[in-house]
Amino acid sequence: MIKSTKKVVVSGAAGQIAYSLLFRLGAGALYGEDQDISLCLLDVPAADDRVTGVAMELADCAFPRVRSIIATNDPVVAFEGADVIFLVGAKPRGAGEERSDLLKENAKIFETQGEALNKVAGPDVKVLVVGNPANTNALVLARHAPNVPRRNITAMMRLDHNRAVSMLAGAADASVSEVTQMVVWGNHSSTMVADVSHAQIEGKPAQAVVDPAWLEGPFRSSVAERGSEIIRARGASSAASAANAALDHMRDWIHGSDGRWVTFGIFGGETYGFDADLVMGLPVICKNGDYEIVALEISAAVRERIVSSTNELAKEREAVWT
Ligand code: NAX
Repeated sequence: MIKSTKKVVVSGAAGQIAYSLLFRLGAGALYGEDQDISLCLLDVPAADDRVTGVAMELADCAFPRVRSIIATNDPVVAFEGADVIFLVGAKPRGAGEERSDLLKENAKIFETQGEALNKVAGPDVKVLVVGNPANTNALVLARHAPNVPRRNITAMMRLDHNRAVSMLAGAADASVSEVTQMVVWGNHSSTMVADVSHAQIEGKPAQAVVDPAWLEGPFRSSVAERGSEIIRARGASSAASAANAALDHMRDWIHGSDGRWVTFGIFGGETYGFDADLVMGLPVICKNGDYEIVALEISAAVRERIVSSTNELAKEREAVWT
């Protein structure tokens, strides 16, 4: 059977995350080797030359499954007929700028993109917001795209999830595939809650395998501070690992997570008694092109930490709405 070409959109196409993401998409990392894709590169006019260069390199890879490469500055053109949209492009914090300025500047971008999505996107489109502040940008996007089901709009918490899994595996000298039931709750920020209370390593509770004092102390702070640590070491923010996490997120969503829990930034906090109008990290299982929130018991201590993170999200929401 001939499968119709899938349209995959990447915004921030001239940026460093896209420079990894686009080439892995071209190589078939999302849909595999028997599915044609059309790549759509969205960025601002100031980045036109760089996007042209990236498009030339993509063409030079001669990827067998890439049927077309389109570059545009117009989100309406980009989103029309899209199957999958990675919203990576965002405005970084400028010198002397406050976090609230960053929130407002980015809200404008995601407002415009939400309106475009609302106008042309199909009901099955899958959207992943990577650009920071990712959770609140996804909220803004959803508010401006009421025609798109809210569950189709997600924010990236997978890099935090992958970091936590990798650190646990390292501490236990186990393979990452043997680390299961990890959850990262809340905001993609330093308030995120990397929760090991359900985590298992090689089928045993993480607390029984790894020193609980390490789990309570260095592990928690290392997951939350990993991004800053990478900036200090590399002189630039995480790019290839962020692209990899974006692919993991979307691949699981499309093809299923095989019963494994993964963390999605989504609406749905009300399942746990949190504010329903926030996009927060929650545990999900992906199946049949969709996902289900995993229902768990949360201890009072973990809940208290999650509430600090959702309070931060509520403040971000307030900042973009005033
Ligand atoms: P870069 O600064 O390299 O690239 C950003 C690109 O976005 C630029 O090409 C810029 O022209 C473009 N852009 C700006 N406004 C746009 C708009 N309105 N429409 C389309 N494109 C637009 O950043 P990069 O390192 O690629 O990071 C991109 C975003 O990912 C940043 O906001 C970053 O903070 C965020 N991250 C999010 C992570 C997560 O886990 N959610 C982790 C990695 C990363 O820090």
